[in-house]
Amino acid sequence: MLTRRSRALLIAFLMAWCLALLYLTHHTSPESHLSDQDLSDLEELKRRVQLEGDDDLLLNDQVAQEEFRDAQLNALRDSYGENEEEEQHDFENIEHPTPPPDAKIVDNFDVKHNFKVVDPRAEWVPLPRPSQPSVPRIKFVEEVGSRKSSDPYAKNNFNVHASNKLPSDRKVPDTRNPMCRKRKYPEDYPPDLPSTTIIFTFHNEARSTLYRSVRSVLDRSPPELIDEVILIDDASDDPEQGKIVEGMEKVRILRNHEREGLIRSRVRGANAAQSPVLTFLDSHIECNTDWLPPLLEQLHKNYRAVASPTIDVINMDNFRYLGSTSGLRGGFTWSMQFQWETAPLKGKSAIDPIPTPMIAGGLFSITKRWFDESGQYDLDMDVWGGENFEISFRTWMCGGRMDIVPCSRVGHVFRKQHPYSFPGGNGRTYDKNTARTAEVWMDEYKQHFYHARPSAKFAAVGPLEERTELRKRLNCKSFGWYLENVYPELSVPGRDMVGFGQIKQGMQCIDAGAGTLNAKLAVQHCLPQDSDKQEWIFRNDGTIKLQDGHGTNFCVALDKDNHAVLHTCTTDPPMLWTYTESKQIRHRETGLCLTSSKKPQLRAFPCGSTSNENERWAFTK
Ligand code: UD2
Ligand code: MN
Repeated sequence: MLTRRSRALLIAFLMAWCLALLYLTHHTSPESHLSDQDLSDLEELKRRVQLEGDDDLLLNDQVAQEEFRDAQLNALRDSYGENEEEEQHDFENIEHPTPPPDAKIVDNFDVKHNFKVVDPRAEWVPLPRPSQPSVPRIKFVEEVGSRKSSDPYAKNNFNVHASNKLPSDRKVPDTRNPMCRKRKYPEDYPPDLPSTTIIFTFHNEARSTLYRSVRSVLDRSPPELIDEVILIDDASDDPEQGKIVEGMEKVRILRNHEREGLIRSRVRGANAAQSPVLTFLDSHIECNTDWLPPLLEQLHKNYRAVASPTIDVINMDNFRYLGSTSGLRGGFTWSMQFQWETAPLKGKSAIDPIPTPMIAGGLFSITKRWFDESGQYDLDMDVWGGENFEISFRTWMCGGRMDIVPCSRVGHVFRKQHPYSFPGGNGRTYDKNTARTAEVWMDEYKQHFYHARPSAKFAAVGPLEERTELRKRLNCKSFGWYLENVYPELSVPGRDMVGFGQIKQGMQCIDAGAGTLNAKLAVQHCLPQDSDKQEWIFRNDGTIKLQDGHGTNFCVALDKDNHAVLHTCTTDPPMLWTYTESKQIRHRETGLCLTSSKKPQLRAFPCGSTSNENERWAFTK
């Protein structure tokens, strides 16, 4: 039996021990070096992001997931069709297409001499390149002439005030799978990893995001692996826009006096680079811890490999850094819309590189040798868009490969609209760039593209000989080979599916509602093509799958009240449907037909019990 005094002593001792433990855990935690701002960001991130069994950061919180989806979807789709006014405008002009401006020679950058390094050390803006590191650093970057009261979205379509408020070297949470952290550079990597030149192209990029992008490269990469950081200022309105990064170590800036678009600008950067590896990045990114060695390792294994990091999300409204779902790869629809999808699991580890049929386009490493050998980019593509399709088809079909590397993470600000103009209209530019890709690379399958994107039929594609000759010279395989071997999961119209696109009744469409598991479907006014809630594939196996571009795997099923709902796709009887001769969608198990008679609800009733019109559905594609 303890006396009262010794009990009190024991309690006091235990309390002191707990306090000491608490102090120690707090002060030795990996987060202890973070500022208050970072800590509150991190807490917020933890609140929003649930730690899963394998400790991987996943976006399971619905708000975060929606945010992520919104960001990824809206930013990675071409904005063609998003802006009805613009689409209308382009459409009216289709009869009289204005020819794209001729390629011009800008300074000594001759776009026709694409395979020659014209003058690798040429500087368009003569800036000093000090050998000293750029300290002291600029902690907070302001826009020139920006006022606190002005609309923070006006220039960049993201909240530039939120970016300005963050330190230029802010910490970001390490979003990698913990298994990645066990591999240390240099010990656990090949001793002769190739070094790289980083290439950023930008047009009117905000100074704070531009600066932070470069800073994150310099701060989070082993210095011996970075030879140079080349920025191509693609004729920003203010010729001094890039001055903010002037004098940073290893930085060189080239300026286009005329707008070339990101595709020709990247080639210009590549031609000026002298490293064995080129690494392309967008100008509003933040590299995460140890992002570079895992990319270079891929190229070290195979000089024909293209390696893309896993792209995290920097929220465009508050600049919070969010870890994105792992295990995704890039795919696309026949209208040439890039989309994320779940990579088929082939029994590999969660940190193995994921072969991807397509890259998002902006962030990747490639050897200079393979970039040049395989035809760089198609220089007749303008401004933005389509080049990721071209380089992906070309790489796979001509003997290379593409992977998304889970242990390399880079955050990117996804936006909803382009902040810049498209000389010639963005619908037309996207049509031209994708039609050039289809003409050169897609063989007989291009008909499915034109069917899904009819406006591309009218695109002024320009000369194609150089690219078709390239394909011959490299002895590339067919598009059929690509589909069979690289992307067998892509359903081919007429072969694997009953129909795809929107499922329509006049101006009303079947809509995925919340788009989440068990969400009730609805009959809604049709949205512009390629929306994430109204695109479906009715497959030959009888399943109707939502094509939302976010890597979900939801199919149409019936709940107990015969409401149409989203379930995880299987080929179990409750998920199987038949598209009848009279255009009904009949549930095989119950024999009921989908009807709009209770709209906006989408429900199933005995076939023929409601008016024919309410039961008749058409596919747009
Ligand atoms: C995605 C890619 C982007 C590119 C594009 C398709 C990611 C994260 N981003 O769109 O890199 O492949 O798909 O073309 O995968 N820019 C110029 N000149 C121009 C227009 C843009 O230099 O005329 C710059 C721009 O400042 C930015 C980069 O090119 O740094 C990409 O443009 P974006 O951010 O508008 O493209 P994004 O992310 O929507
Ligand atoms: Mn971008």
